[in-house]
Amino acid sequence: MKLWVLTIILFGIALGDLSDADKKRFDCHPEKDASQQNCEARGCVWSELQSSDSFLPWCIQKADKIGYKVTAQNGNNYTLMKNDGPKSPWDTDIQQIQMVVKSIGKVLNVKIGKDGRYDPPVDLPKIAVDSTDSLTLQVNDKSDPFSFVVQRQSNGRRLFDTSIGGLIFTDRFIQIATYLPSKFMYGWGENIHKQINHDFTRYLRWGMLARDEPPDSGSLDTKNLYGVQPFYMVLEPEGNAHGVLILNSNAQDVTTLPAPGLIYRTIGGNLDMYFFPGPTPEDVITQYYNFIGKPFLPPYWALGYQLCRYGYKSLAEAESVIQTMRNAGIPLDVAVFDIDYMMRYKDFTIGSGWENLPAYVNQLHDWGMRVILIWDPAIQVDYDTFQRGISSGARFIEWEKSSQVQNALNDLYPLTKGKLTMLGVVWPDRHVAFPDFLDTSGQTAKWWSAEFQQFYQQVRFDGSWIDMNEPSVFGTNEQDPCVIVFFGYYHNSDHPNAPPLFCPTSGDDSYWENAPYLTQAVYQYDGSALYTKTLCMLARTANRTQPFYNTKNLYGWSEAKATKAALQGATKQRGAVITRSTFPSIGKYAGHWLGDNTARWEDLQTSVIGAQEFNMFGIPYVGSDVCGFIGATTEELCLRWQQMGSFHSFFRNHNDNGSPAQQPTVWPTVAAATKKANLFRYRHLPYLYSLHFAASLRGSPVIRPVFFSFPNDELTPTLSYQFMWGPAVLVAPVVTQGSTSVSVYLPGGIWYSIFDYLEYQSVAPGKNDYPAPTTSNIPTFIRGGYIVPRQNPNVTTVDSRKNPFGLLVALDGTHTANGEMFWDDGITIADDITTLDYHRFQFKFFDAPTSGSLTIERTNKANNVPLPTLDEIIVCGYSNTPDLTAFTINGKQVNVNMQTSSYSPFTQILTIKTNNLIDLTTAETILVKWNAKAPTNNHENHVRYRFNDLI
Ligand code: MIG
Repeated sequence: MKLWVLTIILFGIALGDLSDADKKRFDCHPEKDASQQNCEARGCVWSELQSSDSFLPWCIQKADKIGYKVTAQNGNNYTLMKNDGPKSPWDTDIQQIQMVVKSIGKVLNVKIGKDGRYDPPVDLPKIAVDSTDSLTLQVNDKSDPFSFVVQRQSNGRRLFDTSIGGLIFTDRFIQIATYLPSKFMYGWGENIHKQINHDFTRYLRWGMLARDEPPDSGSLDTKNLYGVQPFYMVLEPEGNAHGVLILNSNAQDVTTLPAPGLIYRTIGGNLDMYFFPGPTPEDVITQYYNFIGKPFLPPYWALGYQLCRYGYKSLAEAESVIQTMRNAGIPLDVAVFDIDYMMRYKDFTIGSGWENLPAYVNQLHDWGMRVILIWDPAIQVDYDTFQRGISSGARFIEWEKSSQVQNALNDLYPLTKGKLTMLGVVWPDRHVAFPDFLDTSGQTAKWWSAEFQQFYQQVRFDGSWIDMNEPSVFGTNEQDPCVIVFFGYYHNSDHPNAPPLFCPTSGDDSYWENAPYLTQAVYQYDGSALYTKTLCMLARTANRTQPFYNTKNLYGWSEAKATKAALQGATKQRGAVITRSTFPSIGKYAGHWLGDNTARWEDLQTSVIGAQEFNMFGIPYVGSDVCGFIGATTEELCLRWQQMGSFHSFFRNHNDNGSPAQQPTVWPTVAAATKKANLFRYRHLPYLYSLHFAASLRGSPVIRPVFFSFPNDELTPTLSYQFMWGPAVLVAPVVTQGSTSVSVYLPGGIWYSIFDYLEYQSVAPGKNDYPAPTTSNIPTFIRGGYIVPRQNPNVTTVDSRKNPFGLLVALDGTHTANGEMFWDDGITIADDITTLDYHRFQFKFFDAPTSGSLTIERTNKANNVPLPTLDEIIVCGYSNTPDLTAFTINGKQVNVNMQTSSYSPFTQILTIKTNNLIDLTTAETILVKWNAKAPTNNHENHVRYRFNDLI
């Protein structure tokens, strides 16, 4: 209490005490050293206000006066003229712009901009998915400044309301702001969020500019990371949800206002905004997925466990690690090789000490394993890959004109001498050029594919990991400090000091570099610029039609698109691409890992959030570097991370080159926990794969925040560290050191444990502690009403796919449950998933007083996909007494193995287990039925039994 009073005295006003006006201050001086003088020089207002919030701006825009007037309207096209209010503090206001409103099905598109300005060429399918609700737009065209409101039709809730003011449109600074209908906002990326919901208790500004930047989860950090995701979802007070995409690829940032509200700023392009009506959170995401393009279906093997590290000295070292994993019987599907395998980090080469890679890859294939290799985009300019690129007409990113070229670099190499090629430095020993993957002639993608094909003749890789594609460039505009200390990229022992790229910082050539507003991506750091760690903003891309200033955020997107095609062209199989940099709609081509995290508990925690966010962003094939990339992990952290990661679609243990080994076999406890967790995962892969299949076919998320299933529960919107695996399974990982139990919140309804503790028994909803010793799996539950398809696990997916299926049935209050399973060969290219040869089964279970029944309906039939038999049915919450001697399949009596089957009225677990029980190929509808009678025991007894057991 005393401390609290002291804090108020020291720091002034706490945020709750702010006036309404002070909860929506528009920062006019985001750079350092704001003063009354430089603030007023910008036409802004200096208003000091002591506050506990160090981000609260003192230099503020007169937002309520700033904006445009509607001067003409032609249908849904509004002509907007700059009003007489204050001018933009940055760059020159464009006097006339247009606002065009469109409905695409139930998706509302409001585009504010001007013809000829840049729109990202991401070619969205814009499939309009229906909604039970609609959005309406109201334009306040008489007001000055004009504003508009997007409203929910069903209840009039204002979802987006620009009457907060501040609309600015200049060449290199654009701003739009809105009130928000609640403080429960999710998304925007790529940033580290320490809570799943945004924080509206203070002012925060989040950078969005693709950058080679390790996430820092140690403290609050608004840094921009590898990709850009201008998409958010808001959960409204009534439990409805809506989503908003702003399709813009320039450097940008978003500020959250305590109002609550937000300010979106970008430094180019247009404001192309799409509103998704929901009304459930899952509807929002389904609408979003369909609109931007549903995610690629990973091959089945890519859901297996993956092992990697950076810094293997030779293939032999990697081989021996993989051998220890095999010896330990830990399910492992994929060996991933980092840049170590290359000859001095040149793509499409194999280095010394790695000569046996091709043979070893064949060996791994014989074991049923798969191989993912890394590729960096930058190509050293003095070897055959680059030579072939030049001669085949591939494009590389260039300087704008010859007067800008760093001849001292370009002249070093015959292939770049006298050319406009922009050279930089990355891992290879000599200078590199950057393929222009936005090249619309197709030549660059063709050359990339040809290189993949040629390399595939040498080594039979199965997947492609694309790194450094922000793109990352070392040492741009850094002077060699000429001292033998590590500074920037200089004096890295694994790297000669090749002179780096220098971008013009003054004069006409610096128009883009010196944009008047540089976004949080730059303001975040001292001495940083837009070019920091990357290419110059004036570089020409997309066949020289666009400055890199507009397209930087699309580099990873364009590389992923080309790489998926190249990989499939070479392997003729589905394959998997993993990309570091992302942009909306990249999920069609690739998955994502959450980058260079640190081996800390905080990083394990934020990984739980990151995977939920990327599922919202349309990239469900996502996961973190398990056990932590940077720094030495610990036995306990690695164990807990293995357990948590075993629920992420992309599940890879990865380590940096300076840290001690961290494969699970380093510690017997971690090996044991990993084996156990992986066996659980492999048992449930038919479910995880079906979730991905549904994501690719219909557009549903795989991992979801808990509030997706329970939007009206007041405890779910802030639940960050529990998540749902599809609609049926809830996972509550251990994410703190020293914990041997987890406080789990199970929203109202019927739940059953599916981990060690009380396995398959019902557990009470609400907040309860569950034991989670390191020797047990992490708390995992199934929701009543769902059926999850399973399969006996093995050490690779090739082997597990041959094992019999099982069903895990969780009954709800109406004694029923439903589920589905998709099954195909798992490897055929699936660009149009509807043409895949696949089975779909729908399951319905009913526990009636006189009979139990399971209906299996095959709603899609594959012609050529083998199906193991369904040998096990485990039912949770079965309340009647079954008579398994009267067991029929489509009316025919079948013998059930009574030795392996059982029922307990106390636990209400029914297990039916018999070899070759159900042949799924026999009929389109299979009705499995048995007799039952109502329970004879006292119901209260087993309720008390369960209750006691919980304590
Ligand atoms: O500059 O390829 O994020 O996963 O191990 C570092 C080496 C380059 C960064 C990736 C990381 C990878 C590492 N790479």
